Amino acid sequence: MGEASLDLTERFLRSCRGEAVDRAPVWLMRQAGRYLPEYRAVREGLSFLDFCRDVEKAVEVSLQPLDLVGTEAVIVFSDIFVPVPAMGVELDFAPGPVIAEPIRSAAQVEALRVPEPRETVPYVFEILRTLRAELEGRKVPLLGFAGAPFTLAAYLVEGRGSRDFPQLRRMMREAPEVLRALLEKLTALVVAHLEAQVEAGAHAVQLFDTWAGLLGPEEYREWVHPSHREIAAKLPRDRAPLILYVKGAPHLFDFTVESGADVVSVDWRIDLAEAARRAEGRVSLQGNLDPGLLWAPPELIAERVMAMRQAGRAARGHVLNLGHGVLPGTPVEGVRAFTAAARAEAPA
Ligand code: 1CP
Repeated sequence: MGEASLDLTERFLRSCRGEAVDRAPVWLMRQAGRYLPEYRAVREGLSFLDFCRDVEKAVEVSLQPLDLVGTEAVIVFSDIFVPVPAMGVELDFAPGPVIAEPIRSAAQVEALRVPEPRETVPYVFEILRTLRAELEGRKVPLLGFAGAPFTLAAYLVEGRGSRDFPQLRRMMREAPEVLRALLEKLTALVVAHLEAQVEAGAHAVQLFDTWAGLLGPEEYREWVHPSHREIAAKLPRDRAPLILYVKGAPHLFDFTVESGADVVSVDWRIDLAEAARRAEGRVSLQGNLDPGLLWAPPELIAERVMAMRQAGRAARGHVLNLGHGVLPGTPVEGVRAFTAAARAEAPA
């Protein structure tokens, strides 16, 4: 098979596995969301969790970025907190997750269930199955995802998003066994949730560890790295490659390369060429444009995307993306300039 005749799914999966491709594929984290007027129109009048449960609407907003902004993969519309209420945690979105009774004690952790997501959030898998059928003809890859145990625990302990997560860091020191028990339950949930997504048709899955970059290397080695390795080891990665994203983590890059993931998604705080060198062909890379660049003129966006494509060629495989999600208020034109430059004919 000639590399020039690759369909979008083959190009994506080959890039994840470090096999030869004609050019790097492109998608954007948080590509479905508030920056799109078409998303806001469908979202109107529903609570966020009800929206995530509405199969028809979730399918519609998952697909929107394909034609509206020219992305080359679809991520299922859901949230990292969707499987969590069934553990016995009351939460709401305002707009980020807010936990009614933050988890601070051994008794609270003890009381948490490890639910079977196929039973408690069956709609997630129905959305995936519907998307997979819709995308079959266009050969577009479908991504599933989960929040990593540390990031889920960060919100559960703190009660909501935070810059420094002081309650979480206090628990690490004052009640490490409580946090460890919480991470164990969350790890089991994440494995079950990702496995079920692969079974429902996800071609690849991404693990989001947005807050693990808060930690220094010693704490990361103890509190985060083992859960990534366990998740990677338990997933059927031959069926669906695993992408690991840790935000703000140039100092932890070597750990992520050793996580067992197929792809490491990096943000703009690390030089992509340097990341490629340090990866030494062990993983593919994803990223890493600063989402703030999408406010720049299209010529500058194109220039930066070309530089990113060039730097990515030193990696075993590269998936073009931002270094974090599309920011609210981002001009749709900037997103289109990004995908257009990513898809342009590769320079000889
Ligand atoms: O009102 C709205 O429309 C809600 C905004 C919103 C959206 C669009 C939330 C609440 N979640 C989502 C969808 C979502 N979240 C997706 C699927 C869409 C896509 O990627 O195209 C994904 C992958 C997520 C992942 C997510 N949720 C992460 C990890 C990635 C990241 O961006 O760092 C995290 C940390 C969350 C928690 C969360 N949920 C929602 C918000 C606003 C937040 C973060 C904010 C906070 O910390 O307060």
